[in-house]
Amino acid sequence: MIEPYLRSRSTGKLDERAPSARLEEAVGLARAIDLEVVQSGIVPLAALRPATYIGKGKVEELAGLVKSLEAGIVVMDCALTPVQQRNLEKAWSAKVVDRTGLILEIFGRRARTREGTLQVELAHLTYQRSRLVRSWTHLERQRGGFGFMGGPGEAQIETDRRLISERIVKLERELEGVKRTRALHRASRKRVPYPIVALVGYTNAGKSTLFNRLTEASVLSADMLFATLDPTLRAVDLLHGTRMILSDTVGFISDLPTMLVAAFRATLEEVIEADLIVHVRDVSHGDTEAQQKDVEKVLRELGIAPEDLRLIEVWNKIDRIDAAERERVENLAQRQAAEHRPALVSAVTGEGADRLIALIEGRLAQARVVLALDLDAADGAGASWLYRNVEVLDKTVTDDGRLAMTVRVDPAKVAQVRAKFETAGKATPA
Ligand SMILES: Nc1nc2c(ncn2[C@@H]2O[C@H](COP(=O)(O)OP(=O)(O)O)[C@@H](O)[C@H]2O)c(=O)[nH]1
Ligand SMILES: [Mg+2]
Repeated sequence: MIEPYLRSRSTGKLDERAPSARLEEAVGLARAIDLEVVQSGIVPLAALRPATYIGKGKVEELAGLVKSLEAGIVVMDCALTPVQQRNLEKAWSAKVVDRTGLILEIFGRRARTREGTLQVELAHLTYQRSRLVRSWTHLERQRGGFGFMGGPGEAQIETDRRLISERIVKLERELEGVKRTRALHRASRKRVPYPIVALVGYTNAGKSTLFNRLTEASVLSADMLFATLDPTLRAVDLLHGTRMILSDTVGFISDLPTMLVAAFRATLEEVIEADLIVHVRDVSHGDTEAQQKDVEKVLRELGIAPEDLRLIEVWNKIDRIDAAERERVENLAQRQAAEHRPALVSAVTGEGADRLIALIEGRLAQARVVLALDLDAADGAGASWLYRNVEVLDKTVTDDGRLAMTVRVDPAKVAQVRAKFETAGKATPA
């Protein structure tokens, strides 16, 4: 992992971020796709070299390092031209991936919706078309995902711009269709009978650590198909019997290459449908406020305002701040209105996790409507529909042989349940 740092450049705001912070973020991104980072470092540059980006001496020095570490991939946290990429790959006998390539890989792996997948592929192809060589992606691949591991060799480096362009046109058309029927898709996807809680926030804020912390105590989910298919979704049983699906989303990335913005938005599509959105913030980070604004801006574009009661803010990494800062942060939290008060936690030590779980559980209970209904005991189809679509809290057989149920329903589904089961009426909250 290499963080090139151009000392001489008169900088714009984003370039002013310390190279060490940029490097830390880049390492986190690599880990997000399970790359094992064996070595990372900052390479200060006096000037950019058109052929190799970094200087000749440095290229040679790193060649030795790459060899001795037996590194298969070198990530350069910058934008490389195709020529630079190819030259470096030759010099190091290793795959070279630049920042855009790395981020594309992450998005490719994490896109869950059809729109997300299409947007990512579109960005992938646009990226490739701008290059002279087909670097590490097969055209025919539907999703990105470890394209550079054992990807096409030199033999496939022949570029076919026509093929790429055709594919792009096709994708754009398909994307239009998907957008048009988006609402439809959404309705059919929302079949999970449990509330979905999505973790959002900047990369490195601690989403995955918190995800693991919140799910570690949970032993269930072996029976849940998606749990094995998708490691970023997991079912969790909360204290009082509420079951939720926790979803770890793609993190925000500072200085996101423009060509990836649409793809990033699309990977966040699923958040729109979440019952709760947990915004994880790293309060120990120097840029925490700027990061918060970035996240809020994008959420707003997805139709989620900061006042939205589906939002919970988590102020993470409180173990990393000193006593004075901690007091300041606690006071700041106390001053927020109760319904927007952030939960202070440390995903690493576990501090505050219980309170966060209670908060999530409370909010979920508020958000869902509890209905009482009854159906014919012989109505197997009706019962199974209920089990698939709502949360069955209680079930008894009445004296006249009917099945009485208390169910918790997503507000969006209440009308549907009422239409299907005419006896459905509001019950006192369970
Ligand atoms: N000290 C401390 N480190 C944390 C905490 N939460 C996460 N981290 C670290 O921050 C880094 C990024 O965490 P990760 O969960 O991968 O962030 P994500 O990109 O948001 O998923 C990792 O090195 C974590 O160990 C925390 O509460 N305290
Ligand atoms: Mg993560």
